[in-house]
Parts: sequence; structure tokens; C-alpha cells
Amino acid sequence: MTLLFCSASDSAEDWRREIARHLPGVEMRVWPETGDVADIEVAVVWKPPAGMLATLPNLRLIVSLGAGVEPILQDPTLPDVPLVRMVADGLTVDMAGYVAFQVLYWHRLMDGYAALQAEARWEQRDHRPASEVTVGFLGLGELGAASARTLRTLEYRLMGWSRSPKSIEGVESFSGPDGLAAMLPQCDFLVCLLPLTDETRGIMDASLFAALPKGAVVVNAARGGHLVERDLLDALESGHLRGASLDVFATEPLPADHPLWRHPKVRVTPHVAGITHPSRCAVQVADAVKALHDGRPLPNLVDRSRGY
Ligand code: NDP
Ligand code: OXD
Repeated sequence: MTLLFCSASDSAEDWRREIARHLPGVEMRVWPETGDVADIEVAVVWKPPAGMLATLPNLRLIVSLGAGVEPILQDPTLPDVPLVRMVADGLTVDMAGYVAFQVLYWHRLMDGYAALQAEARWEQRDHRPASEVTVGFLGLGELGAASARTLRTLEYRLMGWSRSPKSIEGVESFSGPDGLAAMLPQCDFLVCLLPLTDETRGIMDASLFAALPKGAVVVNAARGGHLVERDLLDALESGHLRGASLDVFATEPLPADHPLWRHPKVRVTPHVAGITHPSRCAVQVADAVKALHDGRPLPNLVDRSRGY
């Protein structure tokens, strides 16, 4: 079997090593060096160029290196073959760590302590116990649920909004528009871990921010398209929101002159909240390829009609 690897932001050599370990006998080619395209049955991709997958006449499976698949689904020429997405412990644990770190940073007043340290000032400030702080999640799937479970070990009050109701110990579940309206006013933190779809695009806008309590903090680790950046800046500047931690942006890389870079209430990271480490995630690619080969159901199949 021949596999085509296509990603501008992952190390093809690291993936080649891991693919060889988990899928001995499978030949890995790296785009654009495709060789005879008729050989290629599996494409392993992150942000493939539009039209590229349609050039592979015998393609049987697309494996997304990302958990979010909207960069693939937006290609109008996308071949009608199964698409599986990345769900892997290594990625999930990375994301849960990012979310916990950002919540702790703001809750434990690290922004203020950084400023005090710069002035060599010893000044103790009060923070509320975690059990009195509510963290709400937009999206309670693989990453939202795991992040909530991680915060639960620190005793935060937890809530989550998803399309279908969930039963996760210690997490109050909300769904539908009424559920969102009921959850938002209770959230000291709002963490977005939704997929980017027609239904979720622009969900974090002025009306959503207005529904949060004054002093709330927003964490966006999903996609830049979920956030209306101008509305966030207005909500920060008016003092309604206390801060924001942003890992993803409408335009990536975030342009050097973008106001979010230098905003004193914004923490910026360059789309690194959850990384698909080859040493931890190649096994998931191998599982999908083996399932295809054996004619077994494919794990983590994307429902194209839902968009995730
Ligand atoms: P999942 O598909 O497992 O979870 C998505 C969650 O969102 C589900 O709970 C789903 O509800 C909910 N949801 C989807 N649409 C709606 C809607 N219209 N209304 C309410 N809830 C909705 O995805 P993951 O947790 O694996 O990943 C989430 C996203 O995180 C990815 O799509 C990607 O964009 C982003 N991501 C970012 C990374 C980074 O480094 N910044 C790394 C990895 C992922 P239900 O369960 O009912 O279907
Ligand atoms: C992903 C991502 O979707 O890295 O996995 O953003």
C-alpha cells in the first residue's frame, strides 16, 4: 500500500519514522513528490492544497492530522472517500494541559504577579477557591470533556454546552440555544472547543460576551473563525471581559501589526494548544489504515453532513 503525506507544518521525516514503525511495508511518499498518483490509496494530511486530493484517482481513505477537519471539508473538489480525524491521547493530553494552564494563569492572578515581579514588589492578593469558580465549555467532545475532567481534579465548578446532552461526572450539561443562554451567565471562564462549522462560525461575538458575567475570561483553543475579534477587543476595552487566552486566529500566522499581539489583556500562542506529536499519534493513523485494509469500521470517521 502507498500513503501520501502532505503537511507544511509537520516533520515528514518524523512521520516517516513512525509510519515505518507502525505500518511496516507501507510506502510513504511526501507531497509534492507523488510519483505515480495511481499508486496512492491513503492520504495523511493537514491543510492540503485545494484540489490536491482530487488528483489521486485510487484514493480510498483520507486521514486528517488535525482533530478539526474544516480545512479539508472546505475543498469543493474533495473526493467522496471516508475521512477520519485525529483523536489521540497525545493530542488530548496536550490540549487539557493548555486549558488548565490558561485557566490557572488568570484565576491565580499570574497577570498581576508578573507585573509585581517586574517592580520587585512583594504583595499577596486574594483569589477565590477553585470550587467557587465556574468554567464553562463550548463543546464537550473529545477535547472539551478531557479538559473538563482535568480541571475537575482541581475542584473547579464545570459546565459544558454541546449539541447533544452529555453525562460526565462533575460537569453540568447544557444543549440547544436555551441551554447556551442558561450556561453563559454562570461562567467565570468560557473555553471554546467546538469544531468550526456553519453553525458555530462567529459564535463568540458581542451578544455572547454580553451574556457572560462582568470579569469573565475567554479561552479560544478551537478555531479563529469562532471568534469575532473586533467584538472581543471591544468587550476587553469596555472592561466587561477581564482577559482572553487565544491560540487560534482568523488569519494565521497572526499578522505582526494585529492589535491582539500587544493587547495587555490578551495572551497569544501560535496554534500550539494541542499538537499531533508523531511519536504519540502515528498509532492512530496506523489503526485507520489497518481498519481499511481489514474491512473493519473506520475509527473517528467524520460525518460530512455535520461538518465534524
Ligand atoms: P469533537 O468532535 O470530539 O467535539 C466537538 C464538540 O462540539 C461536541 O461536544 C459537539 O457536540 C459540539 N458541537 C458541535 N457542533 C455544535 C453545535 N452546533 N452546537 C453545540 N455543540 C456543538 O471535537 P474535538 O473535541 O476533538 O475537537 C474540537 C475542536 O478543537 C476541533 O474541531 C479543532 O477545531 C480544535 N482543535 C484545536 C487545536 C489547537 O491546537 N488549537 C488542536 C486540536 C483541535 P456533540 O457531542 O453533541 O456532537
Ligand atoms: C487540530 C489542530 O485540529 O491542530 O488538531 O488544530
